Amino acid sequence: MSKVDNRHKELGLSDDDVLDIYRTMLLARKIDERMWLLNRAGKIPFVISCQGQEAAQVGASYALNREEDYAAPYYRDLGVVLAFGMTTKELFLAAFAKADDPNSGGRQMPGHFGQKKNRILTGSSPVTTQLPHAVGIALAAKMEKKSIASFVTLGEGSSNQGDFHEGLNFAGVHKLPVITMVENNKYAISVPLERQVAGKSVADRGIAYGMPGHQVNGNDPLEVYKVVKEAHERALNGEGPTLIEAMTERLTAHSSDDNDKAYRTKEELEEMKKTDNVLAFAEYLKELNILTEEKETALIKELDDEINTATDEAENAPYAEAEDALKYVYAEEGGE
Ligand SMILES: Cc1ncc(C[n+]2csc(CCOP(=O)(O)OP(=O)(O)O)c2C)c(N)n1
Ligand SMILES: [Mg+2]
Repeated sequence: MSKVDNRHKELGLSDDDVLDIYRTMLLARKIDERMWLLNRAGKIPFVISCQGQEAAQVGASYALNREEDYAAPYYRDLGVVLAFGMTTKELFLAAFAKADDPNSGGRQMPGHFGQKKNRILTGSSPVTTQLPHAVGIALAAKMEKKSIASFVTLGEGSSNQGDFHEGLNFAGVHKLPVITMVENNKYAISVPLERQVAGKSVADRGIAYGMPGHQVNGNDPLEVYKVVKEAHERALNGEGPTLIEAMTERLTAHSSDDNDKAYRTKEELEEMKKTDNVLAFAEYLKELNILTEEKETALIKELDDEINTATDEAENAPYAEAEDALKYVYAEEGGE
């Protein structure tokens, strides 16, 4: 990250705003780290990480209207759902598959986010299916003349799936207020970027669908904020969709069931750790004396306390009743 003074001020962000962005990034990181410990202790079945992608997720979310816009996140988007209002406790309820998990009442794997009250669309397991859904939300917004945007994310490997092309083409033809952010972490499980995409970039595909495509440094929340903010303005001005490719790193294995040392060298992993976006943003805030030692210590304690309490409460929370298994599968008499 370059040592430029107050880049956030130029973007219209206050010192409190950037501290809040940092808080959400660090919270996402710490929740994720706790989940790995719980998984390795045999307490939760599965983890799929946000680590390395927090800057893109949180920087983008803060550029949106988190009171009115819709988000269709993918499984790594802990930073997006936290920014849209899902709580730490709710995320642990999902990890422990408890009845009060807001995403699915403990039915889905962790990472399958969905929370109506925060306008987070329910995701499905086949990758990229969320994109046409987000385009549908944008179509509805246009038809109902609502001044909102629909935000959708996916991995770069998933951008080769048919839904990506069909969804973006439709969004381009109808000039819909949808912002698509591809979080390019350069791997699709074990498949490296050069075996996934033949062209120069995913962003380049935007032109084919009649929309601008921007590649951006996804390790810097402010750079991501800037492009998403511009995309948001375009969307609300009726100028149509935007494609953004945020270049990130996947700091962990694909999931808790994967061993990335089987396909990434020790040197590659060590080089990558040097680019840690959470540490880099802390550095920026420290250089400007916005994150003082005192504030950092207090923040770490606050987040650790929040995560400890949420872990305990979620672990002790009840599982769903067996009779509830068929709920929401068939319409119920008098049901919603
Ligand atoms: C249609 C479909 N094909 C395959 C899978 C299995 N799968 C789950 S995640 C994944 C890799 C996706 O890579 P990418 O889009 O780059 O996202 P990343 O995990 O790197 O963030 C695959 C192949 C799936 N869920 N859906
Ligand atoms: Mg990837």
